[in-house]
This record gives sequence, structure tokens and C-alpha cells, in this order.
Amino acid sequence: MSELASPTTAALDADVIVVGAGMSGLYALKVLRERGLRVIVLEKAPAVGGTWYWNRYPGARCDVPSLEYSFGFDPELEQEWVWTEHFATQAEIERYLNHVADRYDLRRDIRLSCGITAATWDADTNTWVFDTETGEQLRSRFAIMATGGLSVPHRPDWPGIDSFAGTIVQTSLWPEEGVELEGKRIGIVGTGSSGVQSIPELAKVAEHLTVFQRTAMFTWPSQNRPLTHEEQAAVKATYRDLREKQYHSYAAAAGTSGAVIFAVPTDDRKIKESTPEEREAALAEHGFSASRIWADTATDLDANAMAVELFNEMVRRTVDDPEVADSLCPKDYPIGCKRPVLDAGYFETFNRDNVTLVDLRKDAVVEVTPTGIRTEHGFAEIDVLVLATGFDAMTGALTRIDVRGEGDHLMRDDWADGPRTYLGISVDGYPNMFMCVGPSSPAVLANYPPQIELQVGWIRDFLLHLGEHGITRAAVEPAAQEAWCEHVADVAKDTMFMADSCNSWYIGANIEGKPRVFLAYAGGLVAYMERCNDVAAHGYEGYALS
Ligand code: NA7
Repeated sequence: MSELASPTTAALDADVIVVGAGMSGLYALKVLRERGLRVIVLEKAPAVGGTWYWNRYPGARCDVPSLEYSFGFDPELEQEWVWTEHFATQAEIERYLNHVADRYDLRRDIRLSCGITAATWDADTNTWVFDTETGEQLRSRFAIMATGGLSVPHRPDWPGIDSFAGTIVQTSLWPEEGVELEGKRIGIVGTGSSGVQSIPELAKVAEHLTVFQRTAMFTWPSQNRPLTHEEQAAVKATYRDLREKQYHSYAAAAGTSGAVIFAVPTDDRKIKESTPEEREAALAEHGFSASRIWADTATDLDANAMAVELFNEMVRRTVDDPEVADSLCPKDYPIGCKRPVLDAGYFETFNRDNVTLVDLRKDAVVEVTPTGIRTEHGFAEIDVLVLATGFDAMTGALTRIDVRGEGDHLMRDDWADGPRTYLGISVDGYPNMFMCVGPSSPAVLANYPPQIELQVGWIRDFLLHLGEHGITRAAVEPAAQEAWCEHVADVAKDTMFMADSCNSWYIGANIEGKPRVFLAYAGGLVAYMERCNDVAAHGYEGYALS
């Protein structure tokens, strides 16, 4: 398809406008342009890379192995790129994505420092109109929102936070020029993946580090290591097999390790049937991982509680101060409710003389002053305050833009009770708009690059189909969307994600007032793509095409 049939084709700035130049946006540009579509990518950041541009905090690293967290669409790209570690650093992945942008000559169609404030459906011409932060207006037939699932930072609204006179920095908005940390009194809030990764690094350079923890985290040693030439060559020799495994797996992962496969037990023994001696032997053999090997912990809350006890036993054995250890023991929620975190010496860091833990459940924040944080029982003087406080996940990027569909509806209003999508790709009332790794798709539950290749590939084929048939409007049928949403909720309902005690960003629980709705598709990538491909095979059923 080189021209999209319509009287207004000439007035379009592009056939497709893609919002975001992260992994999805870059790949969308590549595959759509090579099929003859005119594509413009609008990117808020001054550089490409998305997540891997913004999250440059000390210790930032992917929790999926580098040889798996990479594109498989071009065997030459796979062979030429050299990863240096089992889990790649932010800097290395950012370099990789810049290499992708250069190698496929993508930059000429990407406008940087050009975020959008609004996307408005024009029903008269079946086009989308984008208002940019630079004051421009651009029009396209189709919109692809590659805006990221973890791209809108969440910041605590503690009294006085704006009065802080030192440096305040969010892990996900870490400045390119870096932050002066050496010899400083650093405070960090948040012990999710970003906090857990940065705490050991901050402790190494700080005069003193104070960690403000609201919820203790399940985190396992990543066992990261340099990749040897032999190891890399062995994977590269059989890369096609690995990719095939990824494309046909639950989590787009061939299973070499990493956070997305942590829920998968490695043992067929049930912890509920184990003896104390067997559990002790598991601790001796697997350490922290003794808590995640058992066959019954993902589905049985009592079994899960026994696994939690094994985990906490390891915390107590690792952390010297019993009171600190007790605070670091996750309580009140099951393993598997939140995304597993992988660390490098996290618990050991609390044995350092220059690290203090403030358990906010015992000693809540009262206020931030110009010089530090006052809690009920103390005051920590701070020069640099690091906020590792997470994101308005999965929906935040889209609800912050004025996305205005049919009948002048705003997406943020339509999603007030949680996102409603068809296949996590389209939304009833927003014709010709597609989302990459959107809400109700596997998204954060699966490895991104292979998942993106499949999802964006599906969108590309759909656009080609529309072009070949002279179709200028593709709208979701309400009943199809309802059925998909029902299926998504049904699949999630008996998982640890939805346990009453589970308060995670997967269900919006980290953002005050956000509806408690599971935001991804827990049925796995294979089932998901089968459904998408089935929809395509049946002439894109669930869409009204005209
Ligand atoms: P997360 O996982 O959402 O972690 C955010 C952390 O910040 C978590 O410990 C929160 O505690 C804490 N938090 C948030 N707001 C507050 C306030 N107001 N007071 C105290 N503590 C607070 O975000 P990350 O960036 O670490 O990781 C996101 C994903 O990125 C990760 O899962 C990987 O996929 C990569 P809470 O647990 O909500 O009590």
C-alpha cells in the first residue's frame, strides 16, 4: 500500500503518525516504512530509546537477559551486536536502540523533543489530528500510540516536598548530565525495581544513604555476570531456535532466566508436602531462590505463605540487625503479586555503616523540609532526594494526553473505571488508532522486543489489509470489546495478581483513586497471539470496516 484511498490523502502529513520513539515506535517506523507507508514518529524526549533514555539512574539494568531482550527481526543485527553482560545496563540498551535507529535510517522520520498534547479524531475525513508541544498540528490516517507502559512518573505528594532545597530527582527522569552524588547525604524513597537496583550503587558513593521503605520487596539475586565470547557465540549459532521459542512462549522468553519467567516453578515438589528438613535443604542449595521453586506457590495462598517464610528466613540470615531484617521481610502479600525484582547485593547493603532504613509503616513521613525528611520519630538530613516511586502504569501515558475520539469523548473519561480495549490494541470509539503493548495485552508480563515484533507485525498487516481494500475507517465493535475485557478479567481473577492482599501497579493500587483493575493480559503471549491471528483470519472480526 503506497497511498491510502481517500479524497483527503494529499492533505495528510503522513499515513501513520506514531507517538513515541522507544522500542515499539522504532520498530513500527521500520516495518511500516518498508511497506511503503509514510510514517512520522513524534517523540517527547530529545533522543530515541523511550524507557532506556529516561531511566538512567545508577544501577539501571534490564531484568531480562540481554541475548533475549533484543530484536529478532534481522539475523544480521543479531549477529553483529555484542552484549557484554547477561543482564544489560541501561547505557548498553540505549546504545543498542540508537544503533537500530542508525542502521535502518530511522532518524529522518523521527521528530525529537516533540511530545503531543492532544490527538483528535476528525470524523469528517477519517483522520487523526495531533497537537504537538511545539505548537504544530499534524494529520494522519492512522495513529499508533507507542507511548510506553511505564512512562509517566509517580511522585509522592508529601507536605513540603516542593520546599526541599537540595537536589530532588526521580529515577525515571534522571538527567543526562548525571547528578552529583559523591559524598552526599542521599535519601531514597521506594523499594521497587528502580529503588532496589539503585540502593546498592548509591550506598557506595554516599556519605550516608537513608532508605525510606513503605513496602518490603521480594527481590532475588540476579546472578548477573559478564557474557563470555563462547557463551554469546553459542546463542548466536542457534538464535533462530531461541527466537522461535520466544514467539511461542507464555512470556516471549526462551527461558534462559530473568524476571518474566520467575513465576514458573523449577521443581514439581509441593512446598505444602515438604518436611522442615527438605525446606532447609532447599535454602542451603538455592538461597533466596528456595522461595520460588515449588509447584504449588503460584496457585495456593497457604503454600505461598510457606514460600514467603523461606524468603524471610534468608533475609534474616543476610541482614545483621534483627530489627532492620524484620522491616525488610515482606509481609502481608504473596510472592508473585508484584513483578519479581532482581538485585545485586540489595539486602547486604543494609549491613553497611552508612545506610539507614526508615520503615514508613512504623515511622510515617510527616513532612519534607528544605533540609530533609521529618518522620514521626526522627529527622533525616538530606542533600539529594531520589524518588524511586514508580509510575502511573499502563494507562497513565494515554490518559494524560487529550485523546478525543468519536462524539468528542475523552479516553481518560471512557477509562475512568479502568481501560477498555479490544485485544489491547484498539479502543471502541477511537477508530484507526492502535496501541503497542497497551493495556489488556500481555505487555509488562512478557519480554518486550519479541512481543513488540509480533504485536506491531499484526498492526502492520492490518494496515496493509485496509489499504488493499480501500478502507479508511476501522472501528471496534462494542460487543467485541466487551467480550475481550471480560476474558481479560476472567483470566486474571484466580492469580496472585488479584489476591485481596495484593496492592501492585499491575492493578493500579499505587496511584490514589485509580480503579483496581488488572491492567495486562495474564493468559500469555501464545494464547494472545492465537486470538489476534484468529481475528485477522476471520477478516478482522470485531472491527467495523468502511
Ligand atoms: P514500583 O515497582 O512501582 O516501585 C515504587 C516504589 O515506591 C514502591 O516501593 C512503592 O511502595 C514506593 N512508593 C510509591 N509512592 C510512595 C509514597 N508516597 N511513599 C512511600 N513510598 C512510595 O516502580 P519501579 O520504578 O521501582 O519499578 C517499575 C517497574 O520498572 C518494575 O516492575 C520493572 O518492570 C521495571 P509500595 O510498594 O507502593 O508501597
